[in-house]
Amino acid sequence: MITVLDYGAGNVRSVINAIETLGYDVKVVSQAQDIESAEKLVFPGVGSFGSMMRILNEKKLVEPLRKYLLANRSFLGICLGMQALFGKSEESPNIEGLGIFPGQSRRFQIQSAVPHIGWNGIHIKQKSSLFNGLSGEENVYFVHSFYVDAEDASVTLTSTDYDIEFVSAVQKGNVMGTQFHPEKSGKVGLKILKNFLSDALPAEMATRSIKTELTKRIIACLDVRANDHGDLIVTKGDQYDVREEGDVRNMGKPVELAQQYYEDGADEITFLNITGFRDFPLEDMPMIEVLKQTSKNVFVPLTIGGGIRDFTDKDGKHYTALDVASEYFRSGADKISIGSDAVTIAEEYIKTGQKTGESALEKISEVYGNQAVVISVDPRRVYVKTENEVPHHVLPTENKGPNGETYCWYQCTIKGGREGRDLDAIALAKACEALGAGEILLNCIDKDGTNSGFDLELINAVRNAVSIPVIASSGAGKVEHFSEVFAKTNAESALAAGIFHRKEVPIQDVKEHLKGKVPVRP
Ligand code: 1PR
Repeated sequence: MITVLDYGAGNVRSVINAIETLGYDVKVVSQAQDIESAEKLVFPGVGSFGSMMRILNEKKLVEPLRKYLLANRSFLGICLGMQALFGKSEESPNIEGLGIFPGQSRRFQIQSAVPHIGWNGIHIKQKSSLFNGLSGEENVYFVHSFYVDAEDASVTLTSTDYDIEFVSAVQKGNVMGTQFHPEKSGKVGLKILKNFLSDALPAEMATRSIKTELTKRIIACLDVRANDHGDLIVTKGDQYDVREEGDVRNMGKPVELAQQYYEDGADEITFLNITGFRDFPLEDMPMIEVLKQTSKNVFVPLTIGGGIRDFTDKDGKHYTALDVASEYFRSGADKISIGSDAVTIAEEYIKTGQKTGESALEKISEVYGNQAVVISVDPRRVYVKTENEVPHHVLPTENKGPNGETYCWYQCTIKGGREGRDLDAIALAKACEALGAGEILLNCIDKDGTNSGFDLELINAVRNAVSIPVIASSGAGKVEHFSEVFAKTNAESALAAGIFHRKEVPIQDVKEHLKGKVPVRP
């Protein structure tokens, strides 16, 4: 029996699914004595350090945890669950961690995008059964803005390179922690988890000599909505128009397609509920069920977007965007994506320049951490004759307009491109970064579904305006479009939908094409 400590703000479901898929039964801690009686304890920490420690204190779990750990009993802390082993964190300076190992967590102060999101390697620094059966060359999945600065180097189990060499796993006796997410690291992560759960002896392990590198992520995106018969299907827009001969284009079933893309090597899976702006995700919308089913067998990060905003249902019951996001996280999502609501939140913020702490974006980021909050942008090109024709970020463009215009700006839209707003994509991205977004999913209506390649001018303009990672999206038509977007922009990942759904380009062909050009997870 494996005990999992759920303090109510993490995506515990994925950890439980991973442990169960390995053939073990799971007991979720609900009170102190569940810790006392645990044989092996797994602590997945997601969200912000402060809210994690506050909840542990409220539930009176800090002392039982410290007693368990100081007795050198079998423990695996994941992400924040590892950071909790140390002292305080710069994320919440006035709140103490469990203080088992000396040191504290610090925010990355580096040139590369923060959070550190994606697949990176590890340098193994001490013999440990955790890595039995691995070559030491594998990549594992990270999603964090803070890292532990351990004062006692002997607890360092692995390190990883991301502008700096940071501690990516720790171990002292039976107490272990990983900054990366084994439950989201595919088959490699399941092997690491299985090694923790079984009591194997440590095997000899070669240590990697060359620097590790953050790989470019290839993300499969599933636009989901109900068709005219009420069935939830994966559809695909052509410049956001999902209808073909009157019917909603049907590309397949969400859970099956997501499973297929996981097996094909997708580094992440994104579900977008594209009619979320009008129906409400918690009102028997099967998206919750899709997430629960998918997270049972898909062990790479899942992002869910669509309809994440405040809502009052027909009975007058009010739900906040945080309620919707929490339900998605509880159902297996690792990241949530906000589209339309982010535009109206950014418009308010830009008007006053003041953060209220009350917006959905700020609240979700405060509880779950900025690394769990993606902003999905649905911009449309608007051509202008001169640079100062409009009060927006205007770019010179090589793709001339219908009347030979050589300038354009990217107008934000809401409701799936149905309504244009007086806000441009660069202003939106900067405002949302300031409000706590951790990543930008940068679509482009003009390019969507056209197979004509990514909008490189848009991607460069947005990526150069923020210091959080950007996902290039819209327009992929062949493998060369992926090497092109990584060669000509600093996008950390590239997303595609149509070419995968229409089985025109397998994910493995994209990866094969990228090998040797950019770091990529096989
Ligand atoms: O506004 O918070 O409810 O979120 C709605 C979400 O649904 C947003 O993320 C928005 O981008 C998305 N969405 C809304 N309407 C559509 C539509 O297609 N009619 N899909 C839509 C957006 C973007 C990607 C697409 C890429 C790559 N689609 O899903 O896959 O453009 O496509 P390609 O590789 O086929 O070119 P809210």
